Amino acid sequence: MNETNEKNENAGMNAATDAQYGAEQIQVLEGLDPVRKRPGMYIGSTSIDGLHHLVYEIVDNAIDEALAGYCTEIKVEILPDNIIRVTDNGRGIPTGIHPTEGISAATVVYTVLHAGGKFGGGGYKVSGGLHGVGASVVNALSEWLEITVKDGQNIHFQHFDRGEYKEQLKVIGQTEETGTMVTFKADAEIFETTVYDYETLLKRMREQAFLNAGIRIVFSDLRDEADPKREVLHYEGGIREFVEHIRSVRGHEPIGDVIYVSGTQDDSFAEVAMQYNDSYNECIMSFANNIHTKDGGSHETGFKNALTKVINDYGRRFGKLKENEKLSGDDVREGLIAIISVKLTECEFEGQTKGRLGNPQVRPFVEKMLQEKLMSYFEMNPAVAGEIMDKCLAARRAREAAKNARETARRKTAMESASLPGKLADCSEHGVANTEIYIVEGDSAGGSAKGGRDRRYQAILPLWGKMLNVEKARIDRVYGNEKLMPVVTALGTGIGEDFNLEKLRYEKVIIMADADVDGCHIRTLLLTFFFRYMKPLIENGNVYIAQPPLFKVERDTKAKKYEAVRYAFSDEERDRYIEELKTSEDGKTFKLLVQRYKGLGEMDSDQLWETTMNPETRTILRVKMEDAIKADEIISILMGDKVLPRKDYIEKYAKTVSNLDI
Ligand code: 1YM
Repeated sequence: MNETNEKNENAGMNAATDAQYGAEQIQVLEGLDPVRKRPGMYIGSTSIDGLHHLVYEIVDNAIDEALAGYCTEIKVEILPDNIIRVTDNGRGIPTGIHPTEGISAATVVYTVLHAGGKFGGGGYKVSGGLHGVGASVVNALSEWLEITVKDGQNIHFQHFDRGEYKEQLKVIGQTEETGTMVTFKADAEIFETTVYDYETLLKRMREQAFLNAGIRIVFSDLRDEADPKREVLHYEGGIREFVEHIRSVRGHEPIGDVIYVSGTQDDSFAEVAMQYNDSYNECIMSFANNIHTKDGGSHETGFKNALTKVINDYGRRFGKLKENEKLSGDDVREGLIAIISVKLTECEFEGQTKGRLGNPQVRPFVEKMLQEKLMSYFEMNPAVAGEIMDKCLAARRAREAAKNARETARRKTAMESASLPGKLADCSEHGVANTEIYIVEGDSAGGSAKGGRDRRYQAILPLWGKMLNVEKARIDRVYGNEKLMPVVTALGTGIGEDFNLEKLRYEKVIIMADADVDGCHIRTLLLTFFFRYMKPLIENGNVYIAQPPLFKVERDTKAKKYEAVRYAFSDEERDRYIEELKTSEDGKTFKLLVQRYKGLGEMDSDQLWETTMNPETRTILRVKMEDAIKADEIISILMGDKVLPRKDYIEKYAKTVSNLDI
């Protein structure tokens, strides 16, 4: 058993010694109206992310019960009609009558905002950022919700419609078992979509199973009767297995074992699992109370500081580094996968999206713990330490080569007086606001784009030459690459450490490529490049994908009155337009011309403007990086040099693979 479980069992003991606790200590604050009025305030948004949040809230309560030591299994099911059912075999939510509210505690938990008496300190309140308000929020945002509680004697049941109930919690049978089952259907009046994404939920359930070693989550999707899915998520190794999982999905070869260290200080617990591999990427994920801190924070800073220090100290002590040599943070993190998980009594989340852990005292705690334990690991495992040192030294040499290449490139640009690429057709407007650059594959498409654009604010950069697969190359080879350098110069931002978003010369960077396999390839390559060397560009939402149509549907008529053209972006849309255009309002039927565009080059300038470039009529997709880790993973799988994971991935997502990158 690891220290997480020990600690949490203590938390459970506190609750157990206070038998009536559940029914008495719930703070009562307010009803559910505000939740339905402003759902975004409670679950972030009403998009699919908000929808998934409902599931996380209920599952979090079951996880808390498991961490308290009373529950061994959590079942999460997506039932037909996108109904969610979560079942645990814990104590069951308390059913006793609440002293001030005069109704059952379970009813209070599900109908009163901020009802969460169980979180008044003592042990970690590990899950969720909502401090136990989750259940009532889910209830308020569900078309209906039902709770079934087994307390070892009775089976209690209550039904709610949009958070309201007509009947109190009532006994509907007898049982010797204990546990809680919650079933709900998200309210279509609230959410943009009520269709759950299996992969997203699976990923989250798996993550929670890794972060809470020993917990068993059985996740199933029973929506398609012909194709039921079921996964048992149970990892005795916890975050060690998380690291192993990330590495094998990406298909990297390990360097050394997974290193695991953990420690406690006062009421805080921290654990780190890490392993090097043969890739050049760094994948560090941190969590605070099981919540992913995607922007890092004090725990991550503590980890990074300690890692750099220990490797430098070790290198110096054992003669791998000369006195005047120093490995940088980037050097020691190249090819590293690491998970940092801390559990605290109270987390402070900071930043615009609350993705960064504040809690200043956590940095020195993690730093000191890691420094001591990592150093003793290296001392006891000199072979692994040696391999890691060699890897870091290789990274340092590559970084030096890159620096030289960069300086050469800088000198060269200075000499060429920072001239823009010859093929760039720049826009005439001088400011950045509202300007766009289209990056277009192929000279013929480039030609149409130049002819069709609004030259005041639209610039065109045709691409030529051989593309570099940036996944397989370090930064030194990017400088001087004939295909990528014009992009870098045109955007004006520089790359890597030199990147400066303020120097971006256009507001929108639009990748325009064909809808076919080659187009997909160039898109993915460019996105990989942006992801690795211009990440803030994606984070800031400046990168877009143009959507050229696949079909043109047109009436074959000379009569002006009946002329009509539609552009379709899918087979379904094409069929819809065919239906729509084949007869006119006055009943005249037409022969239709349906043209399939094989490439952008087939469209003339006017068509390209009308369908793909005119801001009034076009569709462009903004490239989001809500989950940089996911993009990184896909890019590694699709672009890396291991064939097997790529094959697995493509087989699994064969149908959607063309949309991967957006
Ligand atoms: C499928 C979702 O909610 N399980 C669950 C919730 C609670 C308990 C047990 C529980 C907690 C405590 C004592 C305690 C909750 N209880 C409350 C409150 N599964 C699910 N299982 N007894 C039972 O923390 O002391 C809120 S959630 F507030 F009523 F105690």
